[in-house]
Amino acid sequence: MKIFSVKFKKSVVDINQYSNHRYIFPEYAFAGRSNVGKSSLINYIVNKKIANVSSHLGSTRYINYFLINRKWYLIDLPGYGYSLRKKNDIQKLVNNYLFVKNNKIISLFLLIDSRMFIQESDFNLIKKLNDNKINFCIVFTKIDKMSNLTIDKNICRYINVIKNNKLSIPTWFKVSVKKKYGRKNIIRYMEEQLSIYKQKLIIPNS
Ligand SMILES: Nc1nc2c(ncn2[C@@H]2O[C@H](COP(=O)(O)OP(=O)(O)OP(=O)(O)O)[C@@H](O)[C@H]2O)c(=O)[nH]1
Ligand SMILES: [Mg+2]
Repeated sequence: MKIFSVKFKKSVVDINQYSNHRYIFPEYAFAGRSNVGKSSLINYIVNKKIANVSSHLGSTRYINYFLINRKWYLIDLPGYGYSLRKKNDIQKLVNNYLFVKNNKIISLFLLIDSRMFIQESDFNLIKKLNDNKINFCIVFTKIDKMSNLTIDKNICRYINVIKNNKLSIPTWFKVSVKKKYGRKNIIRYMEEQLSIYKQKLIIPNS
C-alpha cells in the first residue's frame, strides 16, 4: 500500500460533534496509555510529521482525524492513564468514540510499551474490545529501549495473560519509531484488514 496523500481533517473535542460530522470513510484508530507512542507511530506510518509528539504526558488532547489517500482515516486518540484535571472528559471522549458511536473502525491499534508488564487499564480495554467485537491488534512500542531477549520475554508474559483469561490472542507487532523498525508489517496488516472490511460491506446476493 502506497501512502500518497496525507491530510489533517479535524479535531473532535466533544462527543456531539460525531453525530453531525460527514466523514464517511473507514478508520484505523490508535489507542493506549499516554506517552506510549501513538502519535509517533502515526507519523512513522505516513512518513510525515502530522501528529503532535511530546515527551510530556497527555500531549494529544482531542481525537484527531487524518485522511489518507482520500479514502481512510488514521485516528490519533488521546492517551489514558495520566492525571490531569480534564482526564475524565478525555476518557469519556475516547470511550464514546470506541464503544458508542463507532461502526467504521477497520482495526484498532492498541499500543503497549514493551518494557511494561500488563496494566489494568490495558487489560480492561482488551476485554472491552473483545466484548464489543471490535477488531484490534497490539503494537509493542519502543523496542529500542531494551534487549531483544527481555522484550520477547515481556511480550510472552503479556500474551499468556490474555490467553489465561480465555480471550482470543490478537495479531501483534513490535515497533521502534526511533530505529525505524516495524512499519512494513503494519502497512501489510492495514492493507489486509481494509480488504476484509470491504468484503464485509458487500451484502450477499445483492
Ligand atoms: N526511544 C523511543 N522513544 C519513542 C518511540 N516512540 C515514541 N517515543 C517517544 O515517546 C514520547 C511520547 O510519544 P508520543 O508519540 O507523543 O506518545 P502518545 O502515545 O501520542 O502520547 P499522548 O498523546 O500523551 O497520549 C516522545 O518523547 C517520543 O519521542 C520509540 O519507538 N522509541
Ligand atoms: Mg499523542
